[in-house]
Amino acid sequence: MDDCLFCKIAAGQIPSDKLYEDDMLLAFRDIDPQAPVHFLVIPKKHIASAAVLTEEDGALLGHVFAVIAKLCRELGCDESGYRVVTNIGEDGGQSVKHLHFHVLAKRSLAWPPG
Ligand code: DGP
Repeated sequence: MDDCLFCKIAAGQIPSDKLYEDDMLLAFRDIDPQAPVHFLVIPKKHIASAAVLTEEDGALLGHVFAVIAKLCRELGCDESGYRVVTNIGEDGGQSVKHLHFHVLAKRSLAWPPG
């Protein structure tokens, strides 16, 4: 999508601190980290949010969570734990309208969130 920040990052038109990339996904560090480890995982194809996912996206989602688990092992936060969040819409706090999963780790995360 022409006017989408994360499509531009996925296409390499805007630089990012990449942790992982393949044909389907990109993982990169969040520009405004909220924890010592804070990265985003995005599909390369434009999907506006998790609200428009369908059954056909099941393989994509399985891959997202497998990549998150692999990166968390590599970053040394698999045993201490981590949080995966996807914000949807205005009340959900979604500022970039391209599906992304935040992964936060290496500090104790409060619940409920603010
Ligand atoms: P959300 O509020 O859930 O839509 O999260 C969007 C996140 O994207 C937010 O934590 C900041 C991050 N972000 C925004 N612009 C950029 C950028 O240009 N580069 C990187 N690495 N992260 C960005």
